[in-house]
Amino acid sequence: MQVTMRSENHIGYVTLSNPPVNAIGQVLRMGLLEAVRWAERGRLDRVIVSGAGGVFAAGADAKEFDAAPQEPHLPEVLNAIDESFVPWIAAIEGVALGGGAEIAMACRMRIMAPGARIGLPEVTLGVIPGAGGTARLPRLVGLQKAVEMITTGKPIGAQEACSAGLVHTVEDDPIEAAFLVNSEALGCIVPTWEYHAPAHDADLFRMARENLQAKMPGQEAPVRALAVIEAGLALPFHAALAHERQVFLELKTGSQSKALRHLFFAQRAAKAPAHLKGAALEVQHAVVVGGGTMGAGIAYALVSSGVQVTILEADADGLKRAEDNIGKIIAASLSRGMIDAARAADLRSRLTLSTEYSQAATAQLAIEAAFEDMAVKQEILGKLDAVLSADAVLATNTSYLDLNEMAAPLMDPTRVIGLHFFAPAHIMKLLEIVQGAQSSDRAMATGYALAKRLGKVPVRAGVCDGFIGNRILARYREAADTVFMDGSTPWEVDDAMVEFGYAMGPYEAQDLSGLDIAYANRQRQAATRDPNRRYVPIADRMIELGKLGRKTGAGWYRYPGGGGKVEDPIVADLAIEEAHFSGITRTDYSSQEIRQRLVLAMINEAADILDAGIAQSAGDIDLVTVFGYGFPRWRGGLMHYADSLGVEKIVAQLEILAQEDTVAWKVSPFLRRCADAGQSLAEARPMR
Ligand code: 3H9
Repeated sequence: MQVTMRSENHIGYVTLSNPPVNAIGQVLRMGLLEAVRWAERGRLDRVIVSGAGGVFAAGADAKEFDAAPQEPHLPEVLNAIDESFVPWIAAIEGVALGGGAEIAMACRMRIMAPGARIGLPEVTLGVIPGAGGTARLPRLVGLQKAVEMITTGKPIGAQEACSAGLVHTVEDDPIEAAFLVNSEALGCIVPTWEYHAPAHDADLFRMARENLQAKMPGQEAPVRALAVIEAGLALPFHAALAHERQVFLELKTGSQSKALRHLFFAQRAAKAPAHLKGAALEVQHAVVVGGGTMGAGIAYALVSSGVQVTILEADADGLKRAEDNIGKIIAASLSRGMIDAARAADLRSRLTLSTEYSQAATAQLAIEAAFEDMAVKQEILGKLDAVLSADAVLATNTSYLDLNEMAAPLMDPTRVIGLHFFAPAHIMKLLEIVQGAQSSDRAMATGYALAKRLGKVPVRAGVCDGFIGNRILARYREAADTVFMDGSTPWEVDDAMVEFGYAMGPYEAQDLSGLDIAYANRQRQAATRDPNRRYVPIADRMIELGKLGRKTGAGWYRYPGGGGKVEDPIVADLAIEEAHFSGITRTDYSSQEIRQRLVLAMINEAADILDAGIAQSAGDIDLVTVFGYGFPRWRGGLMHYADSLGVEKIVAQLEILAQEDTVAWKVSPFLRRCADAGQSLAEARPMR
C-alpha cells in the first residue's frame, strides 16, 4: 500500500508511503485516486495529505519514464483532488518536488514545516511539469515567480514559499496545523483550478527567453516550459493542462531527458562499493599540507562539513599565503550570501595554520596539496607517516603523478590513496578517489565517506598519468592543438566547443588555469613520450613568449586591463609559422569538423581508460566529464553521448582519421570489441 487512509472525527488522513522519497508511480497514483473517492464516499470534512518518512513527495517516479505511461495519469488524479467537494490540505515536510509540489498545488490549502522545500525541478530532468504545474503555479504565485521557479527548477524554502503565496502558513507541525484549520475558512478557499490566470506580460517573456538563451544555451526543457506557461495563459485551464501534458510526454522520450535522467541515477549510484561498508575511519581532525588555491579550497570544504582542520605550510611566507587564500574564500562566500558572519566565525574557529608537523599528530586524515613534484610529495608523506597515528589515512591531491611510486618509500603504503579535488575545491562536485596497488579497503572507505560528507560525487580511479579526467583532458587538448596548427584558430576551436555545450572552450579554460601547468606536465612526460607521436610545439612557444594565461594578462587570448578576452593575431600567426616550418598545408576546418575531432579524441581515450581498468564503468566517465570538466550535462556525459552516436559509427569515423595519423587516432580496441559485439559502452565490460 503506497497510500494509506484513515479517518477520525470526519477528517481523512492520507499518507503517501513509497520510501525513501515517496516517488509517484502508478501504484501511488491509483492509491491517491482511490483516496479521493474514499473521502467523497465518506463525505469527510477535509483530507490532510502528508508523506511518510519526513518527506512529502520527490515527484514522479523517474524510473517509470522509459516506459509508456500507465493509467491513472497524474493530471487526472490531481484534477480529481482539485475539483473534489472535500477540501484537501497538503501538510508538507521535507520536500515537495515536481509531481509532489503539483499534488500540493491541487490541494485547497498548503501548510509547510519550516525546513521544508518546494519546487518544480522537472527541467533538471529534461522535462517540464506534466501534472498541472505550469498552469497552477502562475495562478498561485504570479507570472514572475512561476517563470523563475519553473525555468530554473530551483526549489524554495518554506518562508519564501509563504511570502510568494504558494503556501498559506509555515508551522512546526503541519498535520496538527491542518487539523486546527477552521472549517468555514477552509470552505471559503477557492479551488486552484478556478483561480484566474495572470495577465500576459510580453516584456517578462521576452526577457526570460533572452535570459535562458544566455544562461542555459542548448537546453530544451526550460525554453519549452516558458512557451507552455505563455501558451497556457490564453487557454482555458483544462486545455492548458492538455497542452502541458503533450509537451511533457514529448520531452520525456527525448534525448536530453534521457541524458539527464541517466546522470541523475549515475550520480546516486556513485557511492562506496558494498564490500567497503563499515570500514571507514571517522574523520574529526584533518590536515591539509599546502595552503595554495587548491589546499585552501580543500580546507574550506572540510571545515564547512564540521571537520577540525590544520593547514601545514613550510614557512612564514607560506602561512601568510594560506591565510590570504582562506580569507579570500570566506570573503567570497560572505559576499555571495552563502554564509553569514556568524558562520564565517564558526568556520574560522575550526581552522588552524601551522608550520609544525607535530600539530598533525591527532588527525585521522592528511591530504597533501603541495607542488606537483614527486620528491616534494614523497617528503611530505614521509613526514606525515612519522607523526600521524598508524591507522590514519594519507591522501595526495596529485593530478597526474604515480601514486604507487609516491607511497612506496612509506612504512605502510596501504594507507595511501589519492583524493583528487577539482578547483575550486569547495565548489566543484567531483572527487576522484585514486586506488593505488596497495591502498587498503579502510583507506578507500575513508575516501568515500569523506566524499559523502563533503557532498561530492566520488569516482574510483586507477593509477595512470592523469587518472580519468586529466588523461582525457590531455588528449582533448592535444586534438585541439593539432586542429589549431593544421588550420584553425583558438577562437574557432573555442566557439565550436561552446556551440557543443561547454561553458568555455579548451583555450579560454587553459588561460584561466594557466599554461604553465600543462607545460610542466609536458616536460615531465618528455622522456617517456612515444617518439612516433606527433608533437605540436605551439603551447611551448607560448611559454617562451611569457603568455601564461589570464594571470600574465595574455595567453591564447589577450586580456587588456585585466578585462574580457580579445583575440590575438600573434597567437594565430604562431600556428601559421609552425605549420610552415613543418611543411603542413593548412586546412579550413568547419565547426562541425572541429567538434568531431575533439569529441572523438576524448571518446577514444576514455575507451582505453575503461579497457585498462582505470575507470570502472562508462557511467563513471560520464560523472567525471560532467562534474569535473564541464561536459554539457544535458548530453549525459562523454560515454552516454558516445552511445547516442553509436559505437559502430564512432569506430568508422576514427578509422578515417587514423588515415591521417595512425598513432594519435589509433582506434581503441575496446571500441572495436563493442562495435563487433553490437554492445553499447554502457553495457560493455572490459576484458580483464
Ligand atoms: C516530475 O515530477 C514530473 C511531473 O511534473 C509530472 C508527472 C506526470 N524518481 O537523491 P537521493 C531516489 S519529474 C525516482 O540520494 P537525497 C534516488 O534515486 C521529477 N527515484 O537522496 C535514491 O535512490 P537510491 C521531479 C527517485 O536525500 C533515493 O530516492 N523531481 C526520485 O540526497 C534517495 O535520493 C525531481 O527532480 C524520483 N523522482 O535527496 C526530484 N527522486 O537510494 C529529484 C529520488 O536507490 N530528486 N529518487 O539511490 C531529488 O532532488 C533528490 O533525490 C531529493 C532527495 C531532494 C528528493
